[in-house]
Amino acid sequence: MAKTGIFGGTFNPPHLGHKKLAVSAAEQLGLDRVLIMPASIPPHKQPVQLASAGDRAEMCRLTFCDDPRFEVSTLEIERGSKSYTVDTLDALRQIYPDDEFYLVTGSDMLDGFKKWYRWQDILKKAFVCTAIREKGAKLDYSGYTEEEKARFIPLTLEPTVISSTEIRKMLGRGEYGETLLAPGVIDYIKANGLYADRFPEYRKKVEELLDPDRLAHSYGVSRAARKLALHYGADADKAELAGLLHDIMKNAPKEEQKAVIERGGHKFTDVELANSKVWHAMAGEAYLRLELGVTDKEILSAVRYHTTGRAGMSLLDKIVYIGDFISEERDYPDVGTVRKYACESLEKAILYTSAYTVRTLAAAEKPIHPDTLDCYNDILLNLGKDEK
Ligand code: DGI
Ligand code: FE
Ligand code: FE
Repeated sequence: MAKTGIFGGTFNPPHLGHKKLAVSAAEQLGLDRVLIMPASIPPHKQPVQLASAGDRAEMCRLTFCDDPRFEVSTLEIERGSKSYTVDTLDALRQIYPDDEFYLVTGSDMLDGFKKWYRWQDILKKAFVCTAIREKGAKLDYSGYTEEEKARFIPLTLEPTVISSTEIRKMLGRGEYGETLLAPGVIDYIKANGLYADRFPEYRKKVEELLDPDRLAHSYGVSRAARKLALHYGADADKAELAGLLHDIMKNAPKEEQKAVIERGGHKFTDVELANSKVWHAMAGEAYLRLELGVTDKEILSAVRYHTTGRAGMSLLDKIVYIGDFISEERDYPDVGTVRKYACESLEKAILYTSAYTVRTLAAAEKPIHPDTLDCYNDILLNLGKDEK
């Protein structure tokens, strides 16, 4: 029977303290394999400096996978924001029907373990390996039955003096913690521009105006846009900023959205008046220009057209439009298809998503903004599919 350890964490970023702890647990428990399990982070718990789930998983690979016992599992990331350990254990049971499971964490799990969702079931499904504060010390089992006690295993783990929070602070100052992070992780953070708080003033504004879910979405789109920009050779900082700002008016009351659009000099058409879903994009552009003094035409355009698209979209328009569809917290059924297309060609992704938008709006007998139709036709014709 193989022994499989499960080492979960935020890993934002993973560091050498995590590695040391996992190696030590593997040795003390005689584990055959350790699954490194980056967690998905619910919107209201997201720190300002959060790397995307994909980036955290990749940094875990760079940190742990030089040791053949370690494997990165994206199970919880794929399941999305609500991941209970007990469900993870059930999912792992499907993959490893005969293994013994050992849950490993860095801190004393006994503190607060009874608050874990279905903790009794967790104890039935896995050994819970919990750190003791010093060698020879006993775990405090008060309140557990004999049967439950037998499922806890004490581990002597040196408490890590390194913390991801401290490392993020250093990275924010442009220090790379050469002795704290795996060399591959440092290169990865540099290449992808992770953990820099590049637009603190705009970030504060967005934090002030958006609810936690919308804020998490905005961070998600800013990260997706930065990635797309790096992939397609656009200005990564501009893409990140446009992504951060794209929904800035989404939580404002409709009347306020309408007012700022008019103040910005726009005359509503009848279709637009009947189409309040698209107002937040128009209002966003006007608000950025009038209230926040944004003058960058490319950013203003990307925000303005992020919902509808338009004919003749710029590279930045396309990046923000698609970033909005593939942001990591999006979980509509065919998001995987759009993510795949987005890596191959922005136009291919836009054709797919704009066709979907047109189809859904027409099916629900809702008005369709002319820019939405122009976007669809323009991309279709340019991809040479008009003869189809
Ligand atoms: O703001 P988000 O939710 O992140 O996404 P979004 O800006 O793409 O807005 C999506 C909503 O806008 C969705 O409910 C579909 C709607 N929408 C997009 N294009 C049109 C539209 N609604 C109408 N009525 N007409 C459009 O052309
Ligand atoms: Fe939007
Ligand atoms: Fe959005």
